[in-house]
Amino acid sequence: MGCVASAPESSVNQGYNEQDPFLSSQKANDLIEQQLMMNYKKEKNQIKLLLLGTGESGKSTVLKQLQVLHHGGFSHQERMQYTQVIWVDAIQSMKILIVQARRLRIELQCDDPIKHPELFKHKKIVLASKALDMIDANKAGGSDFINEYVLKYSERSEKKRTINSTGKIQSYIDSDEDDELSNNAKHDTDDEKQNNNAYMSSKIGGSTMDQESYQQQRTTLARSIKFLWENDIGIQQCFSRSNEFQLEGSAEYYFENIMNFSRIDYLATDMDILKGRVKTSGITETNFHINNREFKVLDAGGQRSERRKWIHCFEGITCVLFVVAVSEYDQNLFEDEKVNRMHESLLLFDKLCNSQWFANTPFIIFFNKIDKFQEKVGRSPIRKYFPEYKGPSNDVDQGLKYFESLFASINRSNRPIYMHRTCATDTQSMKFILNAVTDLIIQQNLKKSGLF
Ligand SMILES: Nc1nc2c(ncn2[C@@H]2O[C@H](COP(=O)(O)OP(=O)(O)OP(=O)(O)O)[C@@H](O)[C@H]2O)c(=O)[nH]1
Ligand SMILES: [Mg+2]
Repeated sequence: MGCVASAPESSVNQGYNEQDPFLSSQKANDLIEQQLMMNYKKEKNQIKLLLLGTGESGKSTVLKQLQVLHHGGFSHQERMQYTQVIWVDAIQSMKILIVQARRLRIELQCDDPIKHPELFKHKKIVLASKALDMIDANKAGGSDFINEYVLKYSERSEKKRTINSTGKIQSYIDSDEDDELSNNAKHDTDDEKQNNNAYMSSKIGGSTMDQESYQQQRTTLARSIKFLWENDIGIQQCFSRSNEFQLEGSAEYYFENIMNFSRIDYLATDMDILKGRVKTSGITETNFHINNREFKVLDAGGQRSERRKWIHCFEGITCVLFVVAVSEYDQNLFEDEKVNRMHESLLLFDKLCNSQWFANTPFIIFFNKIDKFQEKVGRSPIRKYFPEYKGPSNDVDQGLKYFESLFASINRSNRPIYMHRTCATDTQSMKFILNAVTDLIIQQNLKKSGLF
């Protein structure tokens, strides 16, 4: 390495001239060289863990757990973002249940003003609310958040999502603003519409309203959501069929905590953030220092439209962590509602596991959302969606083994596939599993580099 860069401070006195253009350019070169060498060494020692899987399988939740365990938890900014996101998703989730109940011809008690005037009143409040006016969209994620929001909650968005999954992404905010689910009041009577207008005229969250009234509006709305959730049998029936439409996976958690979320001074807890959902766009990179090793964890957005960006991060991966939402065997994709989520995951795994890119890369699979799997397997028979399944319909272990064997049979190489059953929202169990996984990756990496 260059002697100039490492020359002692007294070198000027020894006859060297720091102003000499040759010496200073030599010094700069040496510094760059040193830096490159350091980066090379760092890169070589760094473990690159790539999180892959279909949309909503739980990749970012796994990353959040790493953040909790090895990064000192979440920043204030993240807490503020999720505070907005969970509140808006809670409101929209209740609207979705009302709208979908009508589509599925489930009788809602809240639709009967004579027999159930209280429920009827609460339903009107929920349908009249405009969730976007109830949050600070900048804190929620700015224009990215708004675009995602409209794509998710626009009534006409199903076709657009399918286009998105195969083609261009564009902003729908202008064209769709008034068909968002909040305006599903158009299914209701004129009388109801008038009420809606009156309710909205004060523009909740807008500058015309003082803090106290704003809080009051939020409390009223939260109480209505809670009341409908706890008292309308139709809403519960609709919820139990939520595999037939798109509903936030954490909707139940949102409803149960809705009074907290409605407080204007509320700040999202760790659990709220783990339960909350912000779709990943592109690929994020986070560095961790685990057991004296540097880990770079890459989290890729899993929806179809995101996957064409994946190829950019396939180079130099130490290990792929593939996440499967095992509870979603009876659900269809958000981006294409004709395709079963488990079928999509199997196809994706086939492509990745057997691709040349990862011919020598270890794979770990997380069979995630086992909490939901346990809860639903008895009432939603696996055989209905996977006729080859021969086990008993309410046997959790047999069901999981069946899906594990499907994924294992896809692997056409000799390398082993490591499998874990996970509930990514549960910090205690994830601590144990993630420690085992990072240990395994470190051992594998040492073996590969010939140091073990
Ligand atoms: N009940 C339950 N919910 C989970 C589990 N893992 C993740 N979730 C929830 O599933 C939703 C989606 O999780 P994400 O981690 O955002 O999914 P993702 O794979 O990163 O999705 P993309 O970014 O679209 O690729 C969130 O609301 C999570 O809280 C789990 O094990 N159990
Ligand atoms: Mg994600």
